Amino acid sequence: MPANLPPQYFDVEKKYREARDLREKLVYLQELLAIIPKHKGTEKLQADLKTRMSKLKDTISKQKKSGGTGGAWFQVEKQGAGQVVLAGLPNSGKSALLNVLTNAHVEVALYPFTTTLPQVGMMEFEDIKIQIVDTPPLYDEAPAWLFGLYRNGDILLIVLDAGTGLHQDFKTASDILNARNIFVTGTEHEDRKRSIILLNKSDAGKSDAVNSFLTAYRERFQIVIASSETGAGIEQLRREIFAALEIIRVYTKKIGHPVEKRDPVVLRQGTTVIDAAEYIHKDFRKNLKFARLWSDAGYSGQRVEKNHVLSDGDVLEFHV
Ligand SMILES: Nc1nc2c(ncn2[C@@H]2O[C@H](COP(=O)(O)OP(=O)(O)OP(=O)(O)O)[C@@H](O)[C@H]2O)c(=O)[nH]1
Ligand SMILES: [Mg+2]
Repeated sequence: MPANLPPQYFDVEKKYREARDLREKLVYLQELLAIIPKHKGTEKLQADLKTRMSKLKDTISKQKKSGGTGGAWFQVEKQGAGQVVLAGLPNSGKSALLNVLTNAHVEVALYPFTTTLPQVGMMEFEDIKIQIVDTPPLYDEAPAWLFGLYRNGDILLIVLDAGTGLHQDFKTASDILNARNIFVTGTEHEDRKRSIILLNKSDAGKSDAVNSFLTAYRERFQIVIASSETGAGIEQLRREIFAALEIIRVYTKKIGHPVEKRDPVVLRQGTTVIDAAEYIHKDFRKNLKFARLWSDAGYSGQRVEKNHVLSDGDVLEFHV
């Protein structure tokens, strides 16, 4: 056992050992992996955890096939260009938001603890679809699978009610997440969960409280102010979600055909021509000679080399 593991490692390991449900065990293994400091001295332990996780996943999927999965457990398979998981205290307006952002029609109610299961909708953003997952409320005794959902999402959308104490609610939510070793961040960070903060119910919010929250957190987080009730800020929220996913849309055209921006492939920011080519057709990595590019940044069919980094909206013509 390498030295210098933080104390919470041992707390989670204990929960891992005590958990009876394999899916709960898996959540704790993921948590352990998130906690371990990433350096040479822990490489073996990290590898060991990954092996245990993959074995456990195998066992779970075998159990599922044989119909014996034990107690209730929920996870949501990813679909579309990215998965955004809503996280928020009871009654913060998560379900109303899902309904506004997507084609879903889930129950919204005046009282807390309305949502008991994950609910999914697809949000259209220009020519792609992004998956939004509404969840039961975040509270101390929330089930372990809820934290599994948070951990697996590409980004967390933290929904705060602008009509109540924003600072206190954010602290309460962060404390519960931190207790499960989920630490939120506004920028890319290896051991933290990429998050956007939504100040929801802006129609009911007090501007002093909103401004004071912005002053405290806007350096560290993407913060959007919106209302599902009036629709204010919802378009901006869609754009911020797209930006936080750090994805690009790349289109292809055939040689001799006009440029048509339809059916993009969705790739990570930083993807190069050769990686895009391989993603589209695995033989392209070997056979690609070069590509021609059309882009908003001024390319109109110029030749680009394999290591050229692509941007959102680029159109490629492959020459093999
Ligand atoms: N004024 C105002 N009320 C809202 C807004 N969004 C939601 N609400 C109200 O807030 C209450 C709770 O909304 P829900 O969407 O059910 O909240 P939730 O976070 O899903 O609640 P749980 O599932 O219990 O965690 C309902 O009465 C909604 O009508 C908003 O933007 N403005
Ligand atoms: Mg709800």
